[in-house]
Amino acid sequence: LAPPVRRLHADPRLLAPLALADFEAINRGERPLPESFNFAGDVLDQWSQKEQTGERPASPALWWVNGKGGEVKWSFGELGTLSRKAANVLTQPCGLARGDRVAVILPRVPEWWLVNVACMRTGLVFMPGTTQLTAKDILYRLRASKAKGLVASEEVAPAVESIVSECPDLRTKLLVSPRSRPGWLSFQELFQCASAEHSCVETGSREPAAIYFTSGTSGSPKMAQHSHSSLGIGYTLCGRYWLDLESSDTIWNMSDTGWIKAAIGSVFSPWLQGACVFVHQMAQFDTDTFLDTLTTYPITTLCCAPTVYRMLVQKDLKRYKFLKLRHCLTGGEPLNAEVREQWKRQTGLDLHEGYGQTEVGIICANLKGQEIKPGSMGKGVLPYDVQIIDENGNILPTGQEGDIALALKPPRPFSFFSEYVDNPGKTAATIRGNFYVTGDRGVMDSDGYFWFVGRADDVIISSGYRIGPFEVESALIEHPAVVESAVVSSPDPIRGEVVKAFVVLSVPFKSSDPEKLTLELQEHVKKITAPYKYPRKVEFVEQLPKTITGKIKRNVLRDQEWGRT
Ligand code: BCO
Repeated sequence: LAPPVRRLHADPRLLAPLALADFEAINRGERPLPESFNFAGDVLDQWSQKEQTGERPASPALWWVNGKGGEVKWSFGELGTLSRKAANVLTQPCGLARGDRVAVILPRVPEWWLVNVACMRTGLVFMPGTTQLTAKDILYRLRASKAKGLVASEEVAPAVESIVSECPDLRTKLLVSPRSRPGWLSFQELFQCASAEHSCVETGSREPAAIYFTSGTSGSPKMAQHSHSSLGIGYTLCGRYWLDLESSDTIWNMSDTGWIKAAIGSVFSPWLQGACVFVHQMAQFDTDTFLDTLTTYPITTLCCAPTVYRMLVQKDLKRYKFLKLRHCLTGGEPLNAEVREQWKRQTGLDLHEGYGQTEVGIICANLKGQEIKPGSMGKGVLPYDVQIIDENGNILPTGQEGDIALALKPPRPFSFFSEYVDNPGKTAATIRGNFYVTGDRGVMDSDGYFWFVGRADDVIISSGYRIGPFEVESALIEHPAVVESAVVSSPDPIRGEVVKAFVVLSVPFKSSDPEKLTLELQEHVKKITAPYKYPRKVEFVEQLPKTITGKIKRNVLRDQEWGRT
């Protein structure tokens, strides 16, 4: 495989607005980032022009289905017109202005893509959230970000209504639903009469574009802020060389709209390449529906969490004939070598793992054409210089375990997040010497391949979700049965790892039926915080291991779960 950077300039298939052609020079610090960049104006509208001149295949830019007969197919031209109307809805009746933060809590509906592009066109800061968020989660997000606007679906409307009086900065609530609801503006109604005339704001390259909430070991989720260039230009290489996309491709990326993986796999990387983004809005994830979708639609490229592949390989995959599938990807949690092998045996297709983070996008990957070492997450990808470092910021020799880190050689890579908003302490804590520290432990072998070892902190990575133990412990303590708890990861054959809670019970609950109480605590956590975080395993204990100063030693419990001494 030729080094990507050399091919970048020579590759006529790459859409090349100025900023993209200069990617390599910018990355080496030989040229500054262009002052302004806007993905909607500089990329999407260019594809729209290419459609008109016949330089792009006639496939849609967005192809959405819901399995119940609902289908939407938009060209780049249509996406342009409709997102301009959405931009006018956000700025005029909603009264939102450039720089305002907007929480967008929608399932995989076409309007999510419209609002996303509309935020780019208007310079609004897009803050996606999963529809699994509870009232408490939403309250935290709205207050911490001082969001001025909220776009939500009917399923989250009651949760929003229960906390909205505590959010003094929130000016506008916009409901995406065929039905209207008192106290909400109706997206559908306003959209009908909105003008399609809108001129795209010339956003600065480093101007904030989006905020992602990301969990850590302690405290509430941090607000990782990305700029127009970190998202809009940063994913060029990922789209071209990991996802291997061209404008004739159709990618199905399974990720929920709340995660950065939706931005990588269902917005920026595919649309930079002019590819079609396919979406199936399933009410509930289901392997049969999933496999039927691959046999019905001309999906060429599939990207989902290892947990999904673990679920799929339980089926007899040889019974299915996938229509066009040629390239399969996975990321968000470690992939087992065994699952890769089973997928390959049953479908004939390789699984190309990528490793990344909300803060910095894709860091390592098995690029198309590169030899895959089963169990490894591939080599470092541009624009990053990935290294394994010690606690003093020194690069470790190959084969030695350490912290996975990214060199911050000046200039700081522009695909980096800008900061954790209002949290300079946590932003600074990611830097060690000349490196950004990911918080993950790993090893690099002598061929430059990286091998994931685990988190350096207590964060749990389950089914591709990053779960902070403190958030689960805080939910548990709100139940009268819980005196204290410690939440750690525990191995699971399908989900990689799951959340396990060690719980010390209060006296009145000590004689409760443990099975019933486990279910009660699980339901309790699902009500307090997003359900994907609920402890799938619960163990009642008399006491928790603690340090001399009284701090709970989660590592002791975790090691016990994983059979480590
Ligand atoms: O499994 P259970 O049924 O016991 O519980 C599930 C749901 O039933 C439950 N739930 C959901 N909504 C609820 C609710 N319970 C009560 N009330 C509600 N409103 O909560 C549990 C949620 O678990 P889940 O989301 O894992 O569900 P499921 O159906 O098993 O889905 C499996 C996956 C694999 C489809 C799902 O886990 C998934 O999408 N995982 C991938 C996550 C992902 O995209 N991660 C990428 C993050 S970005 C990143 O890593 C950066 C990379 C550059």
